[in-house]
Amino acid sequence: MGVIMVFLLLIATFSLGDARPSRCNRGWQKFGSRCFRFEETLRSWTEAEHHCQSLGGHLASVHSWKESRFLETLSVGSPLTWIGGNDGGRPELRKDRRWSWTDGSGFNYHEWAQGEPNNYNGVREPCIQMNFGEKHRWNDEVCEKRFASVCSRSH
Ligand SMILES: [Ca+2]
Repeated sequence: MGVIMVFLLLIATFSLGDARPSRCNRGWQKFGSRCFRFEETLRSWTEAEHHCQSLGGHLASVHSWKESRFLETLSVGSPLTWIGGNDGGRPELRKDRRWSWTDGSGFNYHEWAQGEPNNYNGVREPCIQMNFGEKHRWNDEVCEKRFASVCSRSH
């Protein structure tokens, strides 16, 4: 009996300690431990990140194939869409580029389209967009170009 009580208390403790949202605010869609929001308005990558910050989040980071497919569905009509990946835009990083996410999470997954990232025609492309090409993968692109975007936040 005592063992069962301890077990139940442990379950209760972990349930209370779970910070994952049970649901997201209006206009946001839950996936895993985060809430996501597709922004149809065309913005530069920097404008898009600032907009996401004004909503209490960042441009979305992506960490799995399933998460990526969810975002593909969320981006209505699958237009080219900014996500939070960038390599800092430092001109010295033409090769061996070091990617990071604006939300500070680890860059532990990628879904580059064939031949990407490529700094196309020798022009620096420091920012990542999704829904690129027939297979809807990732492309590095010039940050000043204006596209749809997807934000994420933890609540
Ligand atoms: Ca590219």
